Amino acid sequence: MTSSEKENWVALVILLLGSWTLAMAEVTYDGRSLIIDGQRKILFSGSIHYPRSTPQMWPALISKAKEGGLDVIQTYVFWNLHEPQFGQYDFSGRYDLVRFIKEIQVQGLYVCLRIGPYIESEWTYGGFPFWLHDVPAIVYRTDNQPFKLYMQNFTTKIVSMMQSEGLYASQGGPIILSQIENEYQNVEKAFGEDGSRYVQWAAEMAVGLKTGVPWLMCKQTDAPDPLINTCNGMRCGETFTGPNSPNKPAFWTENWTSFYQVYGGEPYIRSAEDIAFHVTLFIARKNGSYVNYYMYHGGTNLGRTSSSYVITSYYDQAPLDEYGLLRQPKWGHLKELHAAIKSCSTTLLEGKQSNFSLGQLQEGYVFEEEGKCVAFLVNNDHVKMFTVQFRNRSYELPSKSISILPDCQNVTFNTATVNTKSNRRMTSTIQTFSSADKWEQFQDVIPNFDQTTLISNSLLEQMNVTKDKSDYLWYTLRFEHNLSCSESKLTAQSAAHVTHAFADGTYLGGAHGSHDVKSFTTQVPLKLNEGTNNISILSVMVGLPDAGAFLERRFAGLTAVEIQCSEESYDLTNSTWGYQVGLLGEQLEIYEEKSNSSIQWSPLGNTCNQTLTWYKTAFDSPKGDEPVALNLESMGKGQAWVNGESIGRYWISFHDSKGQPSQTLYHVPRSFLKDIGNSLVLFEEEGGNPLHISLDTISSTNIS
Ligand SMILES: *[C@@H]1O[C@H](CO)[C@@H](O)[C@H](O)[C@H]1NC(C)=O
Ligand SMILES: *[C@@H]1O[C@H](CO)[C@@H](O)[C@H](O)[C@H]1NC(C)=O
Ligand SMILES: *[C@@H]1O[C@H](CO)[C@@H](O)[C@H](O)[C@H]1NC(C)=O
Ligand SMILES: *[C@@H]1O[C@H](CO)[C@@H](O)[C@H](O)[C@H]1NC(C)=O
Ligand SMILES: *[C@@H]1O[C@H](CO)[C@@H](O)[C@H](O)[C@H]1NC(C)=O
Ligand SMILES: *[C@@H]1O[C@H](CO)[C@@H](O)[C@H](O)[C@H]1NC(C)=O
Ligand SMILES: *[C@@H]1O[C@H](CO)[C@@H](O)[C@H](O)[C@H]1NC(C)=O
Ligand SMILES: *[C@@H]1O[C@H](CO)[C@@H](O)[C@H](O)[C@H]1NC(C)=O
Ligand SMILES: *[C@@H]1O[C@H](CO)[C@@H](O)[C@H](O)[C@H]1NC(C)=O
Ligand SMILES: *[C@@H]1O[C@H](CO)[C@@H](O)[C@H](O)[C@H]1NC(C)=O
Ligand SMILES: *[C@@H]1O[C@H](CO)[C@@H](O)[C@H](O)[C@H]1NC(C)=O
Ligand SMILES: CC(=O)N[C@H]1CO[C@H](CO)[C@@H](O)[C@@H]1O
Repeated sequence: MTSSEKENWVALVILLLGSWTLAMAEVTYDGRSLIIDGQRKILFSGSIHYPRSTPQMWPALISKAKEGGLDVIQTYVFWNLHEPQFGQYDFSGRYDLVRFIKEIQVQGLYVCLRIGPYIESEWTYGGFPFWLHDVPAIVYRTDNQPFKLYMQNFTTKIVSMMQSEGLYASQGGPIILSQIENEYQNVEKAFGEDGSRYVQWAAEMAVGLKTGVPWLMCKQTDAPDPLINTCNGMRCGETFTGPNSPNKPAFWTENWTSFYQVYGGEPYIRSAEDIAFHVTLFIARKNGSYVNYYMYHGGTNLGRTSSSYVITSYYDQAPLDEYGLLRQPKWGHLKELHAAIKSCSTTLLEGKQSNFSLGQLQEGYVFEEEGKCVAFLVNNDHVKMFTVQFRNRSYELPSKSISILPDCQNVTFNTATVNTKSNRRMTSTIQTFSSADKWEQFQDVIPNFDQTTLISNSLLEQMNVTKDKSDYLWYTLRFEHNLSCSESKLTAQSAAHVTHAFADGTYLGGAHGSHDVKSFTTQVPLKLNEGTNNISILSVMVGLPDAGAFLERRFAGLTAVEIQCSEESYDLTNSTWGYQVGLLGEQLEIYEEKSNSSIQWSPLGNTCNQTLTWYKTAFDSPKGDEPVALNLESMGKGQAWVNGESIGRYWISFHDSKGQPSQTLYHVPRSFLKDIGNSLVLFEEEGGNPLHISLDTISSTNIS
């Protein structure tokens, strides 16, 4: 290096260091709020989970969140995506956490990083990689040496990654908060003393990572110092018992904008007015200074990522819908609320709060400092509007509403008065798939006992056999019978989610459980042959469980099988069973664009009640950039792939109490598509008609 080169080099380093030092922010807190660079803040935050959308969608989602008045984007970290095998990491594509955080930074927002690494989140296995299950003597989420080792290993990995990218606010990055564990209080009692020791350990472990920004424990009343305990729920303005120390602020980390939906369930619609009421109450009554919308954008549970029975579309009712479109009036009403609060945030943060009664069900909150004054007038009456007197003026308060008076005089916002126009989502059918000659099919194979290699004299637990490599596990049996018996039936009890029973390659029937009914019985008539009968039962899971204590001990799969012939009954529970993990089509990766060329696809045959059938066709991408979805209403249950990318499980045949499927439209992210010749592959379990599928674009239109 010449000396002038050296000077340039030194100058560059100084320049870089300079800008780095300038951007570094100290993040602390006190009893009122988070303090960033010496300034107290009221922060509006929204959950957007990076793997539930695509990198191509992230910039627009984040900018719509910013325009909606958010300051912070909150996300979980998804351990099972990032470490599918111990020590093998994946941070590519949708899993590119660093890219997601940098995109948020570019747009000038903060990040709350909820590492967990247990996350629940209606995500398969609560975010745990399944290999944890096979760690000897492991007990998850308690004072258990093996578990703590792996938890610390992954948490450290993520924190180091963030640190090496300079992403903590203490380094000039956008991350102002991180979370360890998740709603642990729900399970703590089950672990007794070990539970409390674990909370202490987790807190110390996290703090020891020296991120330079505060850590949270949500729904953990006794979160050890200096961790902040926070509230999750629908009504934290009513339910939160408060910070566990006068030096900690009141944070609401999950204010549910809707609720997740399960197959067989109906959407949970939470109105814009109701959300606005509870957010405002939390700020007024609980001195709340951080509110996170769970979810602000839910997105799509692509692949097999949803937990038991949870539908593929996630929190579609959030302010940004599944496709990232504004859901009005929710988005606009909350934007106005954020602006009203921001217009007086200094007074809220620096002022002294007092409260007073305005009627039997009416109350007021005032924040005052140096001649400045903010008032909240609350009408808790769910039915009647009410006129209150406040400082010699009268105010009409609609039922169940709060008026915000940033100057203690003029109402700039009332939670029940919606000025934003509603919109409605529209679907336009771009293409149908009704010509049979455009389809091919492949019949999956029903294995017989003789074709299986894993044999056991009992019914094995499903997850331990499949290792979650597939939703499907075949239980096969050779049943020798001496008499022919016309009045016979097969009964199978299951702790998985769906059962399909076959005898000698013929479908006998099936049954399924539901999110709330964990165990169910399949009973189907069966014609027994004299001699050998090949019984094959397909046990299906629709996602692994995601919650509760002792997740590692959860049992799924068949629990008892019996054949009845006239008066005789044969208990087959402890017979010799042969097992096959997954389907032939899965082994062949038939859904891959460049799948094994030896696969013999056939022309489309009878489309009625064809079980275990793969269907394949091709289509061109709809023009423009509107979101794309497949309408799968004519199908039964299965999974769909576009260009080898799974767009999730579908389950049309499971109807809700009104007789409707829980989800018929399945999002195909634009970035999965090429202009022409996209491959579409479906695996249909129980029978459906692919000729009535359509490809739709999604848009929204104002309703006046
Ligand atoms: C995790 O464990 C592996 C294997 O023991 C080790 O190589 C690695 O350094 C650990 N990572 C962290 C971040 O502790
Ligand atoms: C809110 O802050 C005021 C001080 O400004 C305090 O007197 C009051 O108890 C706090 N309310 C709650 C619910 O923490
Ligand atoms: C003020 O709030 C406190 C705490 O919620 C409550 O106990 C008290 O009754 C309120 N005072 C009035 C006058 O409403
Ligand atoms: C309200 O009016 C009364 C009587 O006119 C007056 O004495 C009082 O100061 C007024 N209060 C406020 C807050 O303006
Ligand atoms: C509040 O309303 C009064 C009259 O109603 C008006 O004179 C005043 O300018 C308003 N203040 C603000 C901040 O808009
Ligand atoms: C899981 O399967 C292995 C054999 O693959 C067996 O040794 C182990 O006992 C099983 N564990 C459970 C919990 O069933
Ligand atoms: C069928 O007959 C054979 C020979 O009589 C006997 O050993 C076997 O137990 C019988 N099987 C059943 C299922 O009844
Ligand atoms: C049962 O399976 C065996 C082995 O695949 C096969 O040879 C036999 O024909 C099957 N029996 C019937 C009745 O289908
Ligand atoms: C099957 O075997 C297990 C373990 O040996 C035993 O506990 C159970 O009672 C048996 N079930 C039946 C139906 O025979
Ligand atoms: C393709 O499938 C055939 C038959 O199942 C198999 O023998 C062959 O190894 C496969 N080839 C590849 C490249 O996977
Ligand atoms: C298809 O299956 C359903 C339910 O098992 C049955 O009701 C229906 O008749 C079947 N349709 C045809 C065409 O086989
Ligand atoms: C804490 C809280 O408000 N929990 C509520 C969250 O929403 C569910 C579903 O509506 C309610 O059942 C809970 O009470």
